[in-house]
Amino acid sequence: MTRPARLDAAAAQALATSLPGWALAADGKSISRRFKFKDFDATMSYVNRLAAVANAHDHHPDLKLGYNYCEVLFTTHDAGGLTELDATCVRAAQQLADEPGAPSHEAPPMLKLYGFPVSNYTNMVELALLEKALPFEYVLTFPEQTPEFLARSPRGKVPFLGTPQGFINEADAILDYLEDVDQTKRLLPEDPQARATVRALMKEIELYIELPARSCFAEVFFGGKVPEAIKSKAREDLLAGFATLKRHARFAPYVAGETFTLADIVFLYSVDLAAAVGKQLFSLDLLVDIPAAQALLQRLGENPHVKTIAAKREAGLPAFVSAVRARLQGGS
Ligand SMILES: N[C@@H](CCC(=O)N[C@@H](CS)C(=O)NCC(=O)O)C(=O)O
Repeated sequence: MTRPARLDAAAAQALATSLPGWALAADGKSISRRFKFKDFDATMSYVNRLAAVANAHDHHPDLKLGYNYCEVLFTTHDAGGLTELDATCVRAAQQLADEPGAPSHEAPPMLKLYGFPVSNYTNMVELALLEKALPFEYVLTFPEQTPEFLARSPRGKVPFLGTPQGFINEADAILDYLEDVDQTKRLLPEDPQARATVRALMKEIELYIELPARSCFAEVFFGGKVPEAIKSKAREDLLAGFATLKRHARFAPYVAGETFTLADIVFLYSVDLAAAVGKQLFSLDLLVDIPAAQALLQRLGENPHVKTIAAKREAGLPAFVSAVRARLQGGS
C-alpha cells in the first residue's frame, strides 16, 4: 500500500482553517475537534458511524468520550504527523456530524466576551472560554459609565458576557456560568469540599492580593500618584495576602492540587501584577519565599492559550497605557 503524502505546515493549517471547530495541535502533528451531543445515545450513534468510516479507510482516530461529547483526534503515527489520509478522514468525520437526519450535535450557545486584552479580569474569562473550547466572539470593549453600558454591566466594568438570555457581569459569576453550561472540561472539582476550597482560594487571591495591588495600579503602571496612606495599607495587605496564599495554596503543582482549576486562572492574572506592585513601590519580592508559586507561573506561561492571551495583551499594552496616562494627566 502506498504511504499517504505528508501535509506540510501550510496545508495542515489550511485544513484546520477550512473546518471550523477543528484545531491543530501546537506541534502541528495532529488535528482534533470536540463534538457536543444532546445525550449518550446521540454520542454513541456518532461514534458508531465514525467507526464504520474509520474501518473503511483503515485509519482510526483517537477518541475520548463522555455522556454528551466525543473528542476526535486524527494523526498518522507512521508518518509522524498529518497526511492526506487524515485530511480525508477529518472531512468525513465532520460530514457525519453535519448529515441531515443524523442525531445532531448541539450547537453550544453563542457567547460574546466584552472586554479588552490588557484587562486581567477579561483575560481570566477568555482563558476559561479557550480552555473549555467554547465558541465565543470577542467584542473589544472599554469600560464606560454611559447608561447603555451600565444597562449591561451595572458598575461600568469589564468583562461582561453576552449569553442567549442576556448579560452577566463580574468575572467570578461569569466563570461559574461557564462551568454550569460546560462540564466537558471541568475547571471546578465535583466534590463539594474540594470545590469550596477552590472558591475560597479564588476569593482570597482576589480580595487579599488583586484588590490591594489594584489600589496602586495608577502609580505603578500609569505614571499617576497614589496617596501614601493607600500605599502603606496596600503594602500591609499584600504581605498578608501572599502569606495567606502560601498557607492555603497547595501548588501540587496547581494552586488547589493536582488539577488545573479556576483558582489557577485567578492566580495567573492577579499574582504577576501584584508582584510588580510589590517590587516597584515597596522593593519587595512577594514571591521570594513561595518558589512553588513562581514555578507555577512559569508552568502556566507555557500553556498555548495563555501564550495567545499574553501576545494580545502585549500588542494592546502601549496604546492602552498612553490612553490612561493622558486621561490621568488631563485630570478626567
Ligand atoms: N469585580 C470586577 C472587576 C473588574 C474590573 O476591575 N475591571 C476593570 C478592567 S480590568 C475595569 O473595568 N475597570 C474600569 C473601572 O473600574 O472603571 C470583576 O470581577 O469583573
